[in-house]
Amino acid sequence: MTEVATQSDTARTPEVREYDVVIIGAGLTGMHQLLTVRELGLSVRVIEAGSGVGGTWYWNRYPGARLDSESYSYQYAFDKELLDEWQWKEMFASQPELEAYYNRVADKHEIRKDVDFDTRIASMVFDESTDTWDLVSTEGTRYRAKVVVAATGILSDPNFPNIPGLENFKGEWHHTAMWPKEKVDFTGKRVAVIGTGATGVQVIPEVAKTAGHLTVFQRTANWAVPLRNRPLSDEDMSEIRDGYPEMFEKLRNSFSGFLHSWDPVKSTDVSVDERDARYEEAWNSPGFTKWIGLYNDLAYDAEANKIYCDFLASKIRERINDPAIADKVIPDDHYFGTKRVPCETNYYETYNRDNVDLILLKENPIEEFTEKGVRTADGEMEFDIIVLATGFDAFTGALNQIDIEGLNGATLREKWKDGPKTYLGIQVAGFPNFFIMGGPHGKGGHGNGPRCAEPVIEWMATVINDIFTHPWGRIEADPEAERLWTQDVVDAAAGTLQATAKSIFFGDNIEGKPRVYVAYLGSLPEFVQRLNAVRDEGYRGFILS
Ligand code: NA7
Repeated sequence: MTEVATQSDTARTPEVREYDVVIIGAGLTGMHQLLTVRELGLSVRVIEAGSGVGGTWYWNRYPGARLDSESYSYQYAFDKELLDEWQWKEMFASQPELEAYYNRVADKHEIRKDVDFDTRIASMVFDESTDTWDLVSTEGTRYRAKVVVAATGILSDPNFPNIPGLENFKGEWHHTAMWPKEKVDFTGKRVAVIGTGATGVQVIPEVAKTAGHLTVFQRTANWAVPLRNRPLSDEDMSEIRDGYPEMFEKLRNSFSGFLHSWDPVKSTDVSVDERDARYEEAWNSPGFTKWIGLYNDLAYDAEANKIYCDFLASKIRERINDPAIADKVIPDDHYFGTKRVPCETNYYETYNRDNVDLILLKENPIEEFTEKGVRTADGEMEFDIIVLATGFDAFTGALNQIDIEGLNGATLREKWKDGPKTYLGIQVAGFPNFFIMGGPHGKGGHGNGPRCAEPVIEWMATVINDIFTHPWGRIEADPEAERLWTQDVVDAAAGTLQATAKSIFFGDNIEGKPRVYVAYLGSLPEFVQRLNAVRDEGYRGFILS
């Protein structure tokens, strides 16, 4: 096993830092993976572009950023002491609380000593003569490792609107996924927010509270539902804590790692009164009850879904004074749940404020950013601050930002140009000992992040251990296994309601991205069962050498 570079290797290769394992990303999966690799007694380094831990919860520090999974269902399950210690303040934790949580984890497990912060990997090349990866950061720091785990996240490569001239804007602008640590003061300012996805519906009500004037630019209306957050008292927490063992067991066996599960009963099998009462009850309940806690035919039956859409539309109309604005924010181009359903707090009411306007980009597109604001088809509009809530190049963006070169000079970017290809969402043929945590084709795309990552992290710890303790030492996906897995992912989405909507799951939000389905549609237990079967059958579908 390789010694940590600073101890033994510096004399031999002073310019290269050598480790057994390099993990890219100190977000919630990278941190957990680090701990599992450490336990194997291997030398490991985490490379993190930010200056702190937490990934998503480090970068997305915009006002209003918070979970829409219940806080306690999203925390790490592996540390009993921390489970006993941590008091969640709210049912759906805000970004500051989550950042504090990940920092507490980092303190407790001395994570930072194994992380190079403010370091972004620019390239990695597989060296066949040594069976190792050579990685180089944007600053030129060089690393070498036998195994690389990309814990780079599904939603971490910010998407900038394809509108020219942002560099000309003389005011302040911020992408929500690169929000500054210093407070952005909207008081009395003329503010534009572009984007009305999960992020947009969180940031818009917060900005509106203090802005002089807020203009929201909406490309597509989204079905957003009320979050119904609330503080958690000590009594709540002690009750929730008592139920942790059962809760984690339930989450492990749930469809997507959430506390809510589809009801196997169809909406068409109950009376209209019963169905409507159920919808009303769900509407008044927290979080995703209003989505994956309902009748399962909403996920596949267009007619059933349409009835629920009508119910939601009526609820939105009740909250917006001006029916013309309600018409604009009620989606008319996709079924409920065919895109990620954002949860909101006072989003719709925000349009009742005198200081808020809504502009539909389909009617009045932004042609360019100007020195003073934006030029739309209708003329120039001046702003002091522009907020880009335009999301991410999801699933593949973060990996495509790195020049990854595998066997025979093949690059990952080229290999994925017509859509990602993976085996199990974990490996790519031609890229030995390179593992992906939370990229395309895995369960995390549709699920509760930590719950979907946990089994994969454990699986990877086993395979990493095997790499260092077996004569083979090198593992790579078999091209045929990769073809079948990729086909399976794509086929699962064909003909579904999801396929009728433009969404990040098909790469539709990014101009020029191939329209290919990228998430795993089966259940979490099924995914884990498939992973474990592969391992138990001697890594079926992998080439060991
Ligand atoms: P999303 O959900 O991808 O939303 C991005 C929003 O930005 C959405 O309204 C987009 O419209 C809009 N958008 C994207 N590009 C443009 C351009 N060029 N011009 C105008 N508007 C644009 O990202 P979020 O950050 O809100 O949420 C990401 C995840 O965070 C979410 O899935 C949750 O898991 C948490 P569109 O709908 O594409 O027409």
